[in-house]
Amino acid sequence: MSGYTTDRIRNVAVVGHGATGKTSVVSCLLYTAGATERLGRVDEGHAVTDFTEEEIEHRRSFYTALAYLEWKKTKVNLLDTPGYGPFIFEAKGALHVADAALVVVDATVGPEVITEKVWEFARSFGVPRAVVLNKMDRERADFVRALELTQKVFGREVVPVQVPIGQEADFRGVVDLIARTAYVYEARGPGRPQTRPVPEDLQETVDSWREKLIELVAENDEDLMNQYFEAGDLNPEDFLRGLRTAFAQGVIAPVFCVSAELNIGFANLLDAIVTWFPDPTQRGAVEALDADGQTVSVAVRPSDPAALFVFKTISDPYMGRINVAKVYTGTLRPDTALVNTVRGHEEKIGALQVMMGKQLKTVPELYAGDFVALTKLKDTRTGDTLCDPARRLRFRPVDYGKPTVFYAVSPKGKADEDKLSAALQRLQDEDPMLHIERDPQTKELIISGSGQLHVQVAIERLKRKFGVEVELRQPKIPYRETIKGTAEAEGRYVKQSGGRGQYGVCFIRIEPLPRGADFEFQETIFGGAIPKQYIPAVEKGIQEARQHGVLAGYPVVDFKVTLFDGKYHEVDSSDLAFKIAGSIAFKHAMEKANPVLLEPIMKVAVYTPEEHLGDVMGDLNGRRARILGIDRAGSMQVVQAYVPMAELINYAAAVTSLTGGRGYFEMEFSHYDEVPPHIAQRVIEEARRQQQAAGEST
Ligand SMILES: Nc1nc2c(ncn2[C@@H]2O[C@H](COP(=O)(O)OP(=O)(O)O)[C@@H](O)[C@H]2O)c(=O)[nH]1
Ligand SMILES: [Mg+2]
Repeated sequence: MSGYTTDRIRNVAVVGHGATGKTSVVSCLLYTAGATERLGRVDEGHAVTDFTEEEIEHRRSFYTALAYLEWKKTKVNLLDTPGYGPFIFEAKGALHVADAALVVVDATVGPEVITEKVWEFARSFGVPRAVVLNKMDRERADFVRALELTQKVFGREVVPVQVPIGQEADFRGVVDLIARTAYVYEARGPGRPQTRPVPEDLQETVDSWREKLIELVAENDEDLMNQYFEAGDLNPEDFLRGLRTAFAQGVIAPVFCVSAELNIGFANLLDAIVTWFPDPTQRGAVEALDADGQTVSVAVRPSDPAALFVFKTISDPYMGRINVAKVYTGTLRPDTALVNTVRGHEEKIGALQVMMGKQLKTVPELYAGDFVALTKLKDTRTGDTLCDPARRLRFRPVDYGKPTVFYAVSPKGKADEDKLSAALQRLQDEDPMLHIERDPQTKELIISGSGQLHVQVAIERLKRKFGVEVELRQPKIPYRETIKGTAEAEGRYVKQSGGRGQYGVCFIRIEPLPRGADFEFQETIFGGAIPKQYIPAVEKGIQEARQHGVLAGYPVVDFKVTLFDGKYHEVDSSDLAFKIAGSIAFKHAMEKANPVLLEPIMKVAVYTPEEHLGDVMGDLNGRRARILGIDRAGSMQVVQAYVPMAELINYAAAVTSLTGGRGYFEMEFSHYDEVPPHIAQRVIEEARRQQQAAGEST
């Protein structure tokens, strides 16, 4: 296999709702093109692009996988993506580097929840969309109905470029509207069709759809419009040229009909991909930052210095990290020195490899537009740019959004404990939506992701790949305490019976500070009531004591301490005595200063279809939300609200069920606020109970 020049490369992301047949479609494309010797079936665990143990066991895709084929001397890179809500970010990452999307739709169902989401990702990235109506062989497969449903959701731009010959059990092939030719396939055959004249009974359908297609294509190009008016048709060359432009610009979303079960329709799809799908240069320039931090547009050009964007990292227990990158510019040869401009160090590129499912194959060179898999790099991951030092660029990483589910993770056994942090790090390397962090207050290790299933699969992978077993719990809420009133108190630590004594007495005043101010210390000691040298010890004692408030042992924040008087003893006073006096004074003062509990409040944006807005609002009210506003965001309503963190446990699942899977939410920490008294009471009792239990067990 020699290098494919940029114009001979097509990068196609296969996206869509779960179980519509994306992985099966990829298998058929590979098999039809002769890239695999047999048709790899998902149900038998042999699909090229579902190869991890988790995927084979669950019989579904969780990660984006790459494969490639050659068709008419053109290389087609395929990115097979998952179609399940919590893994949708993988499809987003794939669309970011693809030049066209095949949106697979089940011909018996029409577009579904995820179809809409991936469509919107593709549209926002400027990636043209083609619809693949799959499962044309299934009972209740209905071309006209599926087409109408798709047009209803995505508009008039959805237009067939072929019509099916037969459907359900009779599905045998397609009529290509451009060539006006019928292609008939052998069911479960090698995928190479026989050409026939258009069947008599389809003539009318073909004519009417062909006319619609020509109208849409011609509308986009004045010359074509004139030709169409004069001749009543387009010559095939101009038709294809017009189609190519209209598709690349997203003016039309062409519809194809296939059956992955019967391996029917894929030769036609491949023909379309290589003849009129955009090559990598047509996607348009991508944005990057240059060495001075200025935004520049980078055109895909093989003659420029090399620049690669890493869009996927795989952590392999044997091979280490595999970084998969799109070569945006330049021509890559083995053994090249590049710089990682994000991390600021040099990386030596050894062998150039391409990915066929789990297999890596070495190639001699790669041109701009192609994908490369790199092993043995020092320190490079998803989102990084590697480039020729002659032109330092940084591509904008994909915004995957923030995690929405959180768990506290702890090792099952001692052996797991030792390996845990290294294994979690590697897991995080290959999954841009998985975050691992230690909560500074609760000291818990928190793992967060885009959904319960996402975290669960990550944990399975942790066990399989790295042999580490963990337990997940609800994370503790990092409550805090503060005071609402002002109080004065004495702290007295005096021990003077025999030997060297202890003597420290201090008087402090505490008063509330605004939210977020944390802590201030001030002293107004007059006439040396406490010698200067002991004052820091008093402050230290208070600082230590405020780590565990008097209500429930949570850190105390947002208050000011004034040390205004005290007593000392020439011989018996010490730092230690004043430190203890400080902490005693603080405890007494806090008890008298109307202490209250604070809880973290998240700022939440919930996206929901209008018809579920009422349910979402009702549910939010039950979660003590403070609604800030409701706006329109595209076809969705977005509710902005402040919601206590304690009320958001399992919220991701709630949003999914409240909105029929179409809604989603984003959240970030906003501020701390007082817990209402009746709820505070429960939290305090629970915390005291736990402290007691912990105390008894030691
Ligand atoms: N009848 C029929 N079943 C199909 C077809 N394509 C896929 N399937 C089945 O649909 C299920 C999901 O397929 P898969 O390729 O894993 O879907 P994905 O989740 O979109 O990747 C599997 O059981 C496939 O065998 C098709 O064209 N016809
Ligand atoms: Mg799949």
